[in-house]
Amino acid sequence: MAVDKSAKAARGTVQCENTTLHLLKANDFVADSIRKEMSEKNILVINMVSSAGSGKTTLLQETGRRLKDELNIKILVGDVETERDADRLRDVGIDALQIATGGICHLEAQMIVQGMEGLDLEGTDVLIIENVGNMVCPASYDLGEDYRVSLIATTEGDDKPKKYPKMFLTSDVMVISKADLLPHLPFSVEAVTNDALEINHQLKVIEVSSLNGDGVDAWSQWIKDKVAEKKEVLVG
Ligand SMILES: Nc1nc2c(ncn2[C@@H]2O[C@H](COP(=O)(O)OP(=O)(O)O)[C@@H](O)[C@H]2O)c(=O)[nH]1
Ligand SMILES: [Mg+2]
Repeated sequence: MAVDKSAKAARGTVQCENTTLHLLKANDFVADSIRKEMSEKNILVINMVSSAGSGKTTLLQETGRRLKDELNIKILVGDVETERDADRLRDVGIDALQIATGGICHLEAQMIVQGMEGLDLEGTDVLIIENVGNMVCPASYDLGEDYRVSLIATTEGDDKPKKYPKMFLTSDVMVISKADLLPHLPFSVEAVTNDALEINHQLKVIEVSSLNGDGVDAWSQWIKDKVAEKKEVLVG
């Protein structure tokens, strides 16, 4: 039989098994204990996931500038190395603690437990976790958060939700970041939104630019609303 050797011939995909399921069970156990403790302490927890460079720290700096006089905000920020992001957040007056994972591509619940021990959580309204930058591993690790927020930058291309569905499937909000660059890029907000909603029809979509400030008030308002809702649940 003749074999089609042209570059375009479909060759099939090597589909790999996920062999980390037992590790994830242990992580989920710790995550549940964080969720319980933070509910008792009346603290909202948000886990921010995205690829490296999509604008998480810059958005958190802008969020901090807007909300620090209204809300008591703490941030745990994960990176493989350096304390640079925590420094950037402290520069705008936010109490931030760096978690250096030493090579691990995601934060795990046990790292959050250690991070919480290093923060003074008394009176805190919201603990925001900036995860290590990549679209794959962080999606699998529950950190005990109330809400997961994924960022997708206009510079990354609008094909990412279908390529990395778990991140969008497990998120509550999708922030389209660097919206100021839209006039210069072949990025369709409509296409990325449709693809993401097909994966998770409950996703809330917010478009922001941390550079010119567009959408940052709407994003900040979402955080304030969720802090208020969490306190209401406890009162009621
Ligand atoms: N044009 C533009 N650049 C941005 C925006 N937000 C962040 N950046 C730039 O993107 C780069 C990565 O941002 P950073 O916040 O460090 O991303 P992180 O790795 O996700 O925390 C930096 O050079 C930022 O100045 C934005 O809204 N518009
Ligand atoms: Mg960062």
